[in-house]
Amino acid sequence: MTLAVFASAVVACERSVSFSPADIAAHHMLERAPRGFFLGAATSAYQIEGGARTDWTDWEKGSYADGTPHVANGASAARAADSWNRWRLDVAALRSMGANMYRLGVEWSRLEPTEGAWDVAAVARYREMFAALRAAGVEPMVTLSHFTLPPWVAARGGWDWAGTPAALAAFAGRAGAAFGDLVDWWITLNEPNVYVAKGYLAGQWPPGAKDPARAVRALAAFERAHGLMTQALRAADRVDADGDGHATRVGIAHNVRVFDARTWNPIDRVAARAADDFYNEQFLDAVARGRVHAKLPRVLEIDEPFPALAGSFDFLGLNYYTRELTVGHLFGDEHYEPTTAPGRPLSDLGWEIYPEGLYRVLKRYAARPWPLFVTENGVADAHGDLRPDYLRAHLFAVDRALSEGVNVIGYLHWSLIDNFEWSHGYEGRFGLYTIDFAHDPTLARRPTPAVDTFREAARALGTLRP
Ligand code: PNW
Repeated sequence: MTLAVFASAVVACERSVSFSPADIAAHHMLERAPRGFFLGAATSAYQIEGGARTDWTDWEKGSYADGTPHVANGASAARAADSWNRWRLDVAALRSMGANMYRLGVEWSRLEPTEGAWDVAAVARYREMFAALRAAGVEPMVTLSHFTLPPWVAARGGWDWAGTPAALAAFAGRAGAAFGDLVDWWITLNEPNVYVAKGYLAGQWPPGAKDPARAVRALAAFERAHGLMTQALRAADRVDADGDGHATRVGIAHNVRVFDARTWNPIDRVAARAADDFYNEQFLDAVARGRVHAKLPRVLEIDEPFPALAGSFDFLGLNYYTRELTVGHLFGDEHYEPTTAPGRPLSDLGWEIYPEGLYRVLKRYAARPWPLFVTENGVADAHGDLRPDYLRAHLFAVDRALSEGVNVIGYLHWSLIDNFEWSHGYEGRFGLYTIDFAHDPTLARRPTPAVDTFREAARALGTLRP
């Protein structure tokens, strides 16, 4: 059997995984999860806090050449969920669900508003949040960089500036020193691949580029940043806050997407494999090999030793939402076109609901040397009627992987609360708790039906008293 035939046989059998609705409904979520399993929810600083000034603040005010605003309805994150002031509501929501972990962000531009400055009042506020979480039995997992850059970094060129990885490493070291006694779990970077795809290939996020060579260079810069940030964090945070023997647990939150070829046509299959390689694999290969590695075929390849990457993952965070059916094109600028599977359920943003994909992703990455952590998974669903089944089916996928011996150590739902969904503004509603941004001046966090589903899992896990 040639390698190509073998590879497509593997793909065919992976694709044939199909969950039965009756099995999902009868299933007891997380009942057999290992001791110490983390169950919780995630947010990011800029999407919920309000009041921060970043490169997005300017991007939100802009529009495309045809007049369409960069963000749906010209929305902005100026207030968002006002979690900078109302964060106690978020802690209460987590407690009431039975969560034992919360992934949240710190905003670089708030802590270091100009190069080298350090805002001690902002440090104090974050410390208060982390301490309150710990007191509530909720372990914080802190994201240092989640899509936004301080204006002073953006002005130098953002991810095109050769100094950005070192600037982020300096920030990571200061954050490690400032918060290390309260925080053990760290995410250096959120979804470098999404940032690169949106900001440098699709031109839909800052800096609004459509430039494949710049995209490759940006991915390489993210890899360097992660390696340097990890070194800085491990040097600065020596305090084991939760007494489990580890002062730091470092990873990235890596967006993974299932790319299935739309047909058996080899052009579609080549496109699916190329997308899979650039999007899913290259960052992980870089860490596994201790080399910066980024490549788009026929565009640019960067491959150079970078020892700081070696051993830089204590775990692999996976953000899983959906799959894409890939169509390839031999001619034209776009070699690859994403489509969705006909007849399958879709979220409000048109993303296929495909829980088997989470199982496939966990099985696939079980072959890597890192414990797996589902750091995001969720659905845009303004009415709240898709989310209960979405959550149940995706926890079914986690349980099935666990039962087959995959080392999954936690599951965090995106998102705890409705928030600023980047270019979709307030159109994409991912919250377990919903917020009426337009009419409710108190921005109350109101439970959607999926909170009950979450509680069912938390009871089985033992993190919520019956
Ligand atoms: C992730 N896409 O982003 C992020 O980490 C969150 O900030 C975000 O709110 C969440 O998923 C829901 O979208 C993504 O278009 C944004 O492929 C866009 C895409 C994927 C992930």
